[in-house]
Amino acid sequence: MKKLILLLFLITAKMASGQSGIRKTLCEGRVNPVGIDARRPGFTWLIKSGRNNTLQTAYQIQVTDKRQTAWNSGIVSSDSSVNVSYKGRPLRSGHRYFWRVRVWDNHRQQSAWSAPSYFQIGLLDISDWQARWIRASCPDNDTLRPSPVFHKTFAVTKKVRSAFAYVTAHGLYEAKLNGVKIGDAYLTPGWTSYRHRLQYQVYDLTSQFKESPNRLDITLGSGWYRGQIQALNNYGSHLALLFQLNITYTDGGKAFIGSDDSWQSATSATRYAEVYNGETYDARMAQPTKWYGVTIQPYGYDNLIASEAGSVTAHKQLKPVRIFRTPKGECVIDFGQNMVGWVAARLKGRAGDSVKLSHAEVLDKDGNFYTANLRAAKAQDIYIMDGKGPQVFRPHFSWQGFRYVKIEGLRTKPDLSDFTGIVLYSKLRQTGSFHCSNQLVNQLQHNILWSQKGNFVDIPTDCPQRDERLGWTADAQVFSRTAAFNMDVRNFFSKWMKDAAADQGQDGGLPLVIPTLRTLGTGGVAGWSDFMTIIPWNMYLAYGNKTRLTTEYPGMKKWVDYVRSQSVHDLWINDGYADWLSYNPGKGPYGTTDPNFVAQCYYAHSTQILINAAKVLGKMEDEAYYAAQLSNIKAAFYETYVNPDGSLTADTQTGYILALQFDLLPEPKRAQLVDSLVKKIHAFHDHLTTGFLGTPYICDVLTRFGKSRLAYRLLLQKTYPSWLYPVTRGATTIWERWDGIKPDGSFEDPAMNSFNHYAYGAIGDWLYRSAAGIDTYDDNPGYKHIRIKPFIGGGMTHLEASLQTSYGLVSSAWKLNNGRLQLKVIIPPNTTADIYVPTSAKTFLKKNVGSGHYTYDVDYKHDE
Ligand code: RAM
Repeated sequence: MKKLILLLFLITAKMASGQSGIRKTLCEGRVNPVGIDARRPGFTWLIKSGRNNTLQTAYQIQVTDKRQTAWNSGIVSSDSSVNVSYKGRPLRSGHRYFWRVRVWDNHRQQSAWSAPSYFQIGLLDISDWQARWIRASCPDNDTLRPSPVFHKTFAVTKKVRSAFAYVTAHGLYEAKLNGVKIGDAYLTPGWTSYRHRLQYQVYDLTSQFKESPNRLDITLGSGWYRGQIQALNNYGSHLALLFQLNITYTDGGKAFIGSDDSWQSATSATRYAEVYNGETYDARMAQPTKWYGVTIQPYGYDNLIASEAGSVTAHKQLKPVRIFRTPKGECVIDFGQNMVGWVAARLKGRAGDSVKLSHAEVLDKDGNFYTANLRAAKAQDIYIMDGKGPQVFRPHFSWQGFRYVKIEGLRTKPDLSDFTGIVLYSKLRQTGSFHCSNQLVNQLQHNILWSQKGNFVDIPTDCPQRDERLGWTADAQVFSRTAAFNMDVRNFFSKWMKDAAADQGQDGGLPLVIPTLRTLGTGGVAGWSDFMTIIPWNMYLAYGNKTRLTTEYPGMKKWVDYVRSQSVHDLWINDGYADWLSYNPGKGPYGTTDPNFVAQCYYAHSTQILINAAKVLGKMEDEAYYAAQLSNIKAAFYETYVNPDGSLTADTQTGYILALQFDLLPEPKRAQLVDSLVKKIHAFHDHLTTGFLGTPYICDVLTRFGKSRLAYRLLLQKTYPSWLYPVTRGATTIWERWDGIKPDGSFEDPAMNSFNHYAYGAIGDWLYRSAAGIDTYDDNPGYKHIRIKPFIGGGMTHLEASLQTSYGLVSSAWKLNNGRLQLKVIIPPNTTADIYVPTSAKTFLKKNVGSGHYTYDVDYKHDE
């Protein structure tokens, strides 16, 4: 009997594994989002299937608000399972909707309904806002500009069915209900082009109330809004709060608590807080003694938007690895990792004692605390004790990039266990993994990932530590594809691209950084402003979302038209940053490749992307128009920048790389350029000399033209300039410069020497896309059709990478052993793939497959 039961169980288990089902659902790219303002949200579902070659043939979606059906799609014959748009009744502000989906597949299997998921609409209309903008009447504008705290008590008299708070500020806010922080996000409401777009966050407070009076305390900090981000007061000089709590009782009654003139204000214990400089917190002032009123402000609601990407949260706690005295006698703790966030410090002292924590990324060659590269950023947190025993301190409105922390002002010897590094970055799901038999390359990947973490703090920044921390556009564009391997960045970049569109000039020109600053105008810089076409296209490739491309298309087109308006006889003359920070010893940061040459290459590239996008979106007239323009651009390039012997006027590695990568010359003329590039690399002892614009593509170009062995050689160089040189110097993040720390231990120019700058981390894309070989296709993007084509090399014995796509896990892993290559591949349901099994660096066996797990075992010949 027991045996029979076991047998039955095994049979059912087998049947179940053969069935299709829904593994995961996303709405607007998020799991059960609360507070979205899309009127036609996009649904995505991941299918599981126990069989190979599974393709969806039909789906059905149902959406209900519990009382009535908002949408029933009926059975739709389609293989779409990503970003399927809602087409039901108009969605209502503040309402929560539940949805489910089921699918049919090509094995005639029907899945069960997915477990119900939900999405909740934000406040769609201005009339939904009843709260008023308020400003504190307490002094908050003296030289230190201390943080005001707003206060309100209220009663909750009946049983609550639901309660949602909608909160935003001019400045940063941290809200507490009954002494407990609301939500897990920090640095809210985040950074956007505030005048046009100000995010609010939505918090579920349903089960957070007490019977007795409930108490709200909301503190504001200057942050990006009025703090010193280059200049002061980029968006305004006054802080303000907007808070609205909508309560529904179980008996159907409603209550509303909103910021208004009944609130009180006081100066808080945060005496000073600036993004670059740090925070001063006086524990003696934690309970304000003097309360002031507030004044209503006329700021309006028309720029309010729901927060689309995950806010900044604390992801990891790092324990310090050692505490030591430097040769200068300073007390320093080492977190073992260059990180971004803050230190939570358990401190005690007598009332009025002040303890100072200073932050640094590196020690100098003598082992002393080094901060010159932070430029004017003070990066210091100061805590003033109240004498009441130990207390855990942390800043609220300032964060730093650091590995080392210097401690001053303690009466007793600090204990390591009293310090914790809190790692902050946007709430982004890690989607990629990479590992290989070369430990230095693994460390490189680690460094890339940590530079992404540290610089994806609500917006993509150049660096997180000095007095800069801005949304520099080239940095973001060169890194965007790598970023989309490491983490799910679809909403992160979608948000930022909307800020770019908001900041774009009427004429299509763009600011240098997004969100822009008060002092900046718009214009165009080659390779920088081209982020406007490059990022939307990269995101389209990674996530396949046509709706987003449609939204971004007008800005892309405006940018290309802007360049056209600047060009003379189809030539874009642009004296920009060009190949910034390329190898150019002693001659400053500008690099050696002619900026006008670089500009023409990017003019062609942006135009090509626009053509591709026009094609996807069915804009045939645009496609034809820009295609004609592109041939003129290429003709002008040929006339101006190609010598009669076929060589380029920009005789640098980057010159050849850009011309090849962007197809500036017709097919037959490319071999000569490849030869020249290879010669240039050999001439420099097989090292790169490239900067921000050449580096991201050097290995791509070499691989595409049959030189993957040289690509690996560059990857594995350990001497400067190379990716691994910093690794051999103990780097835990990507450096801004190839020689941030020179072989003799001295530093590069402190005016431009960040140790956490992801731009050169753009090699991550090559690691995933060429070394592991995971890619998708322009005409079937988002990994609906997958290409697996690994290039073996670098003396590695194994290499593997995986990526959580919108369809599920894609993975490619190879092992090389005694001339035999084993390749293992995973292709998720509802996709197809071309797998190119390498038999040498140049020869591949091509297999067309559907979903499933595959293993290939072949002879491998080193032939390059
Ligand atoms: C620097 C930034 C950034 C770069 C610009 C040109 O200040 O750090 O990385 O893109 O300049």
